[in-house]
Amino acid sequence: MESYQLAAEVTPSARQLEWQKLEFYAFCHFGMNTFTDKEWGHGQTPPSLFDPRDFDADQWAKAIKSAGMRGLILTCKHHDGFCLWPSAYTEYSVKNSPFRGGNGDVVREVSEACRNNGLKFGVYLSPWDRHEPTYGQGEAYNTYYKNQLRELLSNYGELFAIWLDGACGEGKNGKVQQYDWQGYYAVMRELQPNAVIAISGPDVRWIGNEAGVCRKSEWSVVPSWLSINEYVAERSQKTDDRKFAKKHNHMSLDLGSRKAIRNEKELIWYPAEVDVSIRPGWFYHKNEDDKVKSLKKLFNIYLNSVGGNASLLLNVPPDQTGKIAMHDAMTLDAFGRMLKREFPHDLLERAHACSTSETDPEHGAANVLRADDSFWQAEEDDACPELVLDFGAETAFDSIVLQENISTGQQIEAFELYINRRNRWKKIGKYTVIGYKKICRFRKTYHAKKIRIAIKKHRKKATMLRVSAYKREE
Ligand code: FUL
Repeated sequence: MESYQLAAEVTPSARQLEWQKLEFYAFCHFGMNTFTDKEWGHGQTPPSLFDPRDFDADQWAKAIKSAGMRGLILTCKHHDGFCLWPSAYTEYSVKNSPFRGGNGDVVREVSEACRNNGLKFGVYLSPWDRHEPTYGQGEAYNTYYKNQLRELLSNYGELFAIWLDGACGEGKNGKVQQYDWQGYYAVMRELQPNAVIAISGPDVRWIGNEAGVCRKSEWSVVPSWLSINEYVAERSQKTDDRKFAKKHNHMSLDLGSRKAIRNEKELIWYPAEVDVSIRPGWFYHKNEDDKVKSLKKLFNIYLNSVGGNASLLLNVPPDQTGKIAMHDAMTLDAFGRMLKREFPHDLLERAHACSTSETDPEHGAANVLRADDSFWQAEEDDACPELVLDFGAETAFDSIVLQENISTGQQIEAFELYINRRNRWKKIGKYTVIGYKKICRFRKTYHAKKIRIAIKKHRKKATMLRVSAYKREE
């Protein structure tokens, strides 16, 4: 059997499927670096400096929610080792800071604010730790790390993601810690079986840069070696370089095409996540207040990530007061409104659908117009399956959104879009993969009665969960 045929059989786990549906969620880098104006702390700054006097997790959650995001991942411990919860295993935490008189717990307040505002909550716990004396001592640090995982994974409700950074700046002569990855994963699966383990883990793949740069064809089925931690670490940040994101904006472009996987024997479902900051840095820096990304830039990143079979993890760093700064909060709110204007309501809701083939009546073309789990599936021997969607009357639209039924794998390799006006078909675009979601945003508004989706190349069973069309509100 050819590798691409094997690839057609690879499907996501239930936790990967649930995670993929979130599409867009926030990263909050907050900690000692917020107060020292650093990106990478050395781990010796006294806890007395951690003093967010106006701390308001509810304001974070509301700002994040306003952008249309569905979750939040908090840096509970960054590389400097300072813990945002009162860990029993170290003195280097909020319990020795002035925050809430030493009785505060940032992780508790943020996780509760998320739940109160309908956001999912996830944790970032840096494996690399510059404060903890056992770091570099093998088993001793692994025990420390697992103990901290147990605290975070037991005491803050259900988590949707556990984010493991691949970064380490120890360098050649620094400490070397042999991480017990399998042991860490065992704790995670035991305590939070529904949470995805991201980046240095088996469930979610780092896109490969921190600049919001996406691949043209993003495959969720890729060679298994991409999930090896050493491979991820090799490509991650190794020095305290504030311009890492800017400089490191490249990546290997083809991971999953027939050609790329030709000689691969082991393939896995390993979907991509784009992590990028709304500002140049991951942590808040006052001198970047005027460098918050524009709506245009954010929308472009959104189209290429969420609209390109990846999820989007947008970092919004709270400031020293303990709030998301005004400019960032305003941008989030404006972005949320922009998304609603761009995709107001589905124009295909009352359309009529037909196709060149279907495997059985239960998988007919009409399923692509329904907002449920039903999907269309073409016959296996239909080499170029097509779907025709009839609006019923000439309709103006400027984007078409397609979704494969990824619970049965990722199949489509190339497709074209056509419109029909006065009984003539005209090609309006040529694309590659779809996967979970492909947003085709056109530069102009089209007026047509029908849309035709021609699948030019696919692996095994071409499917479509949903097709929708939108017209931007002026
Ligand atoms: C990197 C880290 O070194 C940065 O500080 C940041 O946390 C980013 C998300 O990952 O590898």
